[in-house]
Amino acid sequence: MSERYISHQKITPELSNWILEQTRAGFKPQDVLQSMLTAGWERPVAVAALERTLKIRIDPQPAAVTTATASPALVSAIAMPEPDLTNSPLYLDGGDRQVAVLTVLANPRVVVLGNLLSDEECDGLIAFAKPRMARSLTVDNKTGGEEMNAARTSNGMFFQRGENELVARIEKRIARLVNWAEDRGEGIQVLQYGPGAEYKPHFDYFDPAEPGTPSILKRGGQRLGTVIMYLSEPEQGGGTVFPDLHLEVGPKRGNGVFFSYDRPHASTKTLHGGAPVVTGEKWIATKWLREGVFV
Ligand code: PD2
Ligand code: ZN
Repeated sequence: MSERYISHQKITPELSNWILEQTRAGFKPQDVLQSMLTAGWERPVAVAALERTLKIRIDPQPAAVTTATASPALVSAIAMPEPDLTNSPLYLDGGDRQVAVLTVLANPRVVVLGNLLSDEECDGLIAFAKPRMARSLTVDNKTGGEEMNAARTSNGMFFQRGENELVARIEKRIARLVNWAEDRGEGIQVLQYGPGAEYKPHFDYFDPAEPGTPSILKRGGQRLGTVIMYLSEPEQGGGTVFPDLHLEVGPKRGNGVFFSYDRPHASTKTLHGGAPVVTGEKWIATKWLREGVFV
């Protein structure tokens, strides 16, 4: 017979604040958990405090650690899409294409990728998308449906996953680059911005506090990562900005930027936006990576 675990340790607002502070300082959930265990917190309480504060799920501790070298008693934090940057490679193998690693930030994980798409692939995506462009809608957190959004003055469309050979090829390349199965991604979205158009700073995860979020999450769980691909270059403006990082990625055709967020929380510092286009026209394609299989 199983017994319910009862502890005298309590999850106080002070404890939650401390967890948030640690997270903002750049410690990952498993680091914070280790500190709590070292400080004498009982594992079930520590895990519950982290899960509640950061709105994440922590996988149960592996049942058996079989080798002497295996990492002791660390939670396996949620799996994340992530390029393999071991030994600081200048290029990543995209399968059919060598993709350059131009800039890397560790926390949050931001990787600027060069040569992600060829000019022909950029033109091909635009050509397929053009006849289907409409004023951009965003997912409405209140209802789980879609809504017109004043913060996003671009036009857009979604491809189905694997809709045509070009889309399938790019999806396969991204899956390989970020080590994330193709079916754990949404269909690619294409956006077009003319002069003055912008996408105001936002987070790409779905806000757990919004009433529509549970229904959105049924289709593959949270978003964990984003790949923005630049398809055409405006002459001025149109960078992707990360206000908390004081970082701006230039919209260079064929390049891309990958970033990830392991919890749906502002402490990930992944607030980002599309700066207004000043002159010219900006086209991008975005791939969002989900926790589970997106159906
Ligand atoms: O166009 C961009 O740079 C941009 C900025 C922020 C795109 C997105 N977010 C997005 O597609 O989520
Ligand atoms: Zn975004």
